[in-house]
Amino acid sequence: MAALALLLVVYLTLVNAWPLPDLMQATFVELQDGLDYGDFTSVDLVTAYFQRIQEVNLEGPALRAVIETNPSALAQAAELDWERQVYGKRSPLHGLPIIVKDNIATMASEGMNTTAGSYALLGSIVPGDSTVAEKLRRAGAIILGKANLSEWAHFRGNLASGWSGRGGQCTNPYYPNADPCGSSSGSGVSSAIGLAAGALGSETDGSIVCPSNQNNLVGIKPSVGLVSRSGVIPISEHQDTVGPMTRWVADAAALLTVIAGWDVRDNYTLAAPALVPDYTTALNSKALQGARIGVPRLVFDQDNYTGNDPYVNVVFNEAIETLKGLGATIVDPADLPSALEITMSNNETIVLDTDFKIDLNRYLANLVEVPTGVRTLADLILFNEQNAGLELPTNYSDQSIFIEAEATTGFNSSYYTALYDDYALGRTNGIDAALKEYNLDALIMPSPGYTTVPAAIAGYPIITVPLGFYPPNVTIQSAGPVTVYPAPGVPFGLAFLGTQFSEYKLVGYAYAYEQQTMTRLQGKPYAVPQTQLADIVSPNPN
Ligand SMILES: *[C@@H]1O[C@H](CO)[C@@H](O)[C@H](O)[C@H]1NC(C)=O
Ligand SMILES: *[C@@H]1O[C@H](CO)[C@@H](O)[C@H](O)[C@H]1NC(C)=O
Ligand SMILES: *[C@@H]1O[C@H](CO)[C@@H](O)[C@H](O)[C@H]1NC(C)=O
Ligand SMILES: *[C@@H]1O[C@H](CO)[C@@H](O)[C@H](O)[C@H]1NC(C)=O
Ligand SMILES: *[C@@H]1O[C@H](CO)[C@@H](O)[C@H](O)[C@H]1NC(C)=O
Ligand SMILES: *[C@@H]1O[C@H](CO)[C@@H](O)[C@H](O)[C@H]1NC(C)=O
Ligand SMILES: *[C@@H]1O[C@H](CO)[C@@H](O)[C@H](O)[C@H]1NC(C)=O
Ligand SMILES: CC(=O)N[C@H]1CO[C@H](CO)[C@@H](O)[C@@H]1O
Repeated sequence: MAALALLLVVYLTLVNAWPLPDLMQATFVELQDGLDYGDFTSVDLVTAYFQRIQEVNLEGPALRAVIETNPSALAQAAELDWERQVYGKRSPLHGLPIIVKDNIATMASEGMNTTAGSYALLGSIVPGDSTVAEKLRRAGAIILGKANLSEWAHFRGNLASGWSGRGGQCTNPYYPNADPCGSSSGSGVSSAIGLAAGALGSETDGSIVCPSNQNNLVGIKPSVGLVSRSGVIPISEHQDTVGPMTRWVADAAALLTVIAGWDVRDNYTLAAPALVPDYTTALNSKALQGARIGVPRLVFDQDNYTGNDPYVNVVFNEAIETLKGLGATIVDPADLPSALEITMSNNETIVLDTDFKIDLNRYLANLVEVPTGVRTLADLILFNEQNAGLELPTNYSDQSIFIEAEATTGFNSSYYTALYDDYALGRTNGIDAALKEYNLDALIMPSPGYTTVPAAIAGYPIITVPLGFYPPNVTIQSAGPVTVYPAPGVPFGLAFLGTQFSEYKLVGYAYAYEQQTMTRLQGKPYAVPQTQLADIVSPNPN
């Protein structure tokens, strides 16, 4: 067997027919190997991804996943190709094109805007790269473009997921006009169908987990404080976090390793463990052996709470059997004592509204230039009213959350009570209580529905991996003026949750489950870009 495999390797190398990776499914390691062997270059990769974006972004299925592409990307790729040849690669991300959400600042001199999808910030000049963008570059990654998103990370009003003034309505590649979820919608779609090697999103409550789960991806919502938010357009310093959205757990682990860590520009990172582990060393297909995993049913197992189609729980219960087969001990139920209180609490709204006004005003004040003159939340509300054709069009005209946040008056005793009640609900009386009571390593839930709240208010991590796809006869429902959800073939995920900074363990569990099931490969998007590396790479002269 091994001898046959070796012969095949020798043969394929000799005839120069080593298959190029399929950009729809390619792992970072496959892309990196191809770059190392000289099968293709980063310039080829950028060229291929640009063509794939062109095929599906505004043309064809018009998914509207990408807002801008990087005019400097090809030049950067050429430099990184040269550097690889002369000095070798900087990291497992060297030369890999990554798309980032449009609320993650990238230096203006490179030619891209950072706008959270809004015309209010078009042409504005950020002070420099966000810390995560800087870390990507230092690792040799290429920032290929900016992803569309639910405008202002879905904190403007009651709007359909995936819509922004600048980017229009992003839709899901797995069913025509299906909801991509949000707010990291374009990051999800881009990674899902290979418009880049991977993507970064951000989450305050659900914005990485939901679009990852709905686009057949792995998403990591890190603990607040593990990854710097410096240079990321904020909602709330207490809940915001930046994380990877990739096709495979291994890719997410590699990206997290690069973006995590201490940053003087975000003091929440000072509370994180000083040494960031290499999360790729957690990729162990036996990681679930002996793990104790709890099922907090009250958070999701009620259709009145999540609104989930009953089919989700059918598939979720099958996953429990898979986890048992992989050696996990399942404690079911393992409820959060606060589960029902959380559904009735208004504390999160108080914290987010108050934080948003303070944090956004600080972000806007620090911009080097803003051609629209928008320097405060109040200016922004007025800008939207005065530019209603761009920012408040029919069916996308709500800015009630902005108005609610503008009415807050800063930190006072009710704010602090709400903040500490949230920590109690999410942590001591929530996730940590269940972990302790049942002596657990982690919790699992289906990812769809309003399942992200406990970890959001706690600031705790979640990793979602592909779990299943809605069946052909699922009842299609409206999710916005043009979007539908659920719909046949639309993916959904399995979420692993844990205590603060337990990402390393969670990556291992998610990897073991992913490798056993390989669920992603069962997904059949209707929108598939056709360009592959073979269409780009010039034939080898040998
Ligand atoms: C983004 O900003 C740059 C200047 O920083 C500008 O040249 C470019 O045209 C802008 N992009 C779009 C799509 O407007
Ligand atoms: C970060 O600094 C601010 C003041 O600059 C302080 O109020 C806050 O408690 C600090 N947060 C952490 C997590 O250290
Ligand atoms: C949902 O239904 C269950 C069972 O009927 C009930 O116990 C629970 O309180 C309900 N939850 C909400 C948020 O209404
Ligand atoms: C905040 O949470 C606590 C604990 O559940 C609850 O008693 C309180 O009513 C909540 N406050 C608001 C404003 O919802
Ligand atoms: C705190 O401020 C909010 C508005 O931000 C207000 O609704 C609330 O009544 C205030 N609480 C106290 C105790 O003043
Ligand atoms: C869909 O089909 C399955 C079996 O093929 C059936 O069990 C289920 O009830 C159907 N669902 C709907 C909503 O019709
Ligand atoms: C607004 O949404 C409705 C459906 O909710 C749709 O019928 C209508 O065409 C939309 N209007 C515009 C201008 O998009
Ligand atoms: C990269 C890209 O295609 N960007 C487009 C995103 O959508 C807006 C609005 O339609 C276009 O103006 C951009 O060109």
